[in-house]
Amino acid sequence: MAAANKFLLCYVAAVLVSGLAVITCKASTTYTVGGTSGWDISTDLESWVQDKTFAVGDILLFQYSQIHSVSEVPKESYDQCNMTKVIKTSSDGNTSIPLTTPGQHYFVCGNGLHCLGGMKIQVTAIGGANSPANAPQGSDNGPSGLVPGSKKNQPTLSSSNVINGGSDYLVLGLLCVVGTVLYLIGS
Ligand SMILES: [Cu+2]
Repeated sequence: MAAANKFLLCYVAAVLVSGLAVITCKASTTYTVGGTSGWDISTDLESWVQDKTFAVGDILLFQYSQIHSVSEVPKESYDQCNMTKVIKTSSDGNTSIPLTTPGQHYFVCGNGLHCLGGMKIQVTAIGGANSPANAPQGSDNGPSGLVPGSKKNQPTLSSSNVINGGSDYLVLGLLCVVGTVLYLIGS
């Protein structure tokens, strides 16, 4: 009877750890910017960004017609739609940009008038060593005037909780496995 209990405990611990490992190391997500409307001046890009939580490793896919382009720019350029400090530009109509670093990333259409017309997005990538996840999302530092009273905080908070909680449980699960193994060896 004791052996059966030990086996069960070990099994439960193994399932727990593998399940949480899957949550913690979730695969990267590819987001088609603007959804079915794509990267376009007529797309409500601000709304598209608001209910999403991006993580390091996720990919932004920009799909657009030949009159547009996509440029990653620093914050000043984003705010002013000024194209003098472009980090990188693509104009192939189908551009995948991985979010490789945590923090803010700014993308605009290379046509300044389109940018001024709202064809720009600011995304926050969470994760990595210096995760900005503890900074409140969508606070008053948003240059594009985020709509108040939206439900954007909900997914952001729950998502970062999953990530943080996942690591805690992973450690807990590993301790549980180690404890079980030691117990089995000792008996
Ligand atoms: Cu454009």
